[in-house]
Amino acid sequence: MSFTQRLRQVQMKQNSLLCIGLDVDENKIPAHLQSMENSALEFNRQIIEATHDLVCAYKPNLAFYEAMGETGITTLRETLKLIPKSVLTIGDGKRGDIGNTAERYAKSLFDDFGFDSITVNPYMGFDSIEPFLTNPEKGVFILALTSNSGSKDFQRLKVGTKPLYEKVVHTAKKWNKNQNIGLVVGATHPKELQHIRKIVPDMPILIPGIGKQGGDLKSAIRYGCNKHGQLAIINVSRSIIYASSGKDFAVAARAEAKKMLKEMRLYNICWTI
Ligand code: OMP
Repeated sequence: MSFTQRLRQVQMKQNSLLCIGLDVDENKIPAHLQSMENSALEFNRQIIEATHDLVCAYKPNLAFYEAMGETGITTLRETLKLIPKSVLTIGDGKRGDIGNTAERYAKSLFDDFGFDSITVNPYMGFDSIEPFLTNPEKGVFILALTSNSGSKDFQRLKVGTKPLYEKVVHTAKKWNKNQNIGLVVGATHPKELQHIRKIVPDMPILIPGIGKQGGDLKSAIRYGCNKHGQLAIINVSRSIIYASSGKDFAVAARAEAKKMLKEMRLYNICWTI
């Protein structure tokens, strides 16, 4: 089964387009956990226990784990073991390097860590992405138009008459022979998201930027979903996992995730399940 088919199934079964970003920051872990041997792992354990029935995916951003040194790598491995198999994982490392290096990255992220999907930066072209594409079951999210203000520096530059990000979208569509490519489009660009969804009616789109970055959930759902109300993956990290800094952080995370899920279902006019 291709990654895209699997995503469809998981979203249907979980009845959710929500992805929680497990961006665990040592400085934001609630005080009552700080004395524990591995407070980051305990934090993730409680967040996953409290929310796993509400999500289609979890997205650990590798930066937060690498920043903790060896403990961080152990935390990431142990966190992945805690995520139920019914839910997808996205290893957010935004990789992109020459072919033989990319092949090593693919081995590390897919075979060693065991992520279901990863994020890549397309700046270095096809040979930097190809090693990630060979297994149809493993998903590859290509950065198209990112949520940050710097996205205008290169991604919006005109190549001929069209912006560079649009070229990325068309090229990713051509590369998608194994039905395992998705795009990353920030919720902070709703108009462009709508345009991109028209170009790729059936590709997964990972949509970060809701919450702290100010993206609008309603337009992310309306413009990001395909015609069946699927294949948009709405990522939310800080607004959910740090909804409270107290002992009730996991309960508060669940409440925030539930609130967002309710809104998503309300906005998703195509929701058929
Ligand atoms: P919050 O702003 O806390 O919800 O976190 C957003 C997460 O999505 C972080 O892990 C970012 O690295 C990631 N992200 C973006 O914020 N913008 C993008 O354009 C792409 C990503 C990503 O690839 O996930």
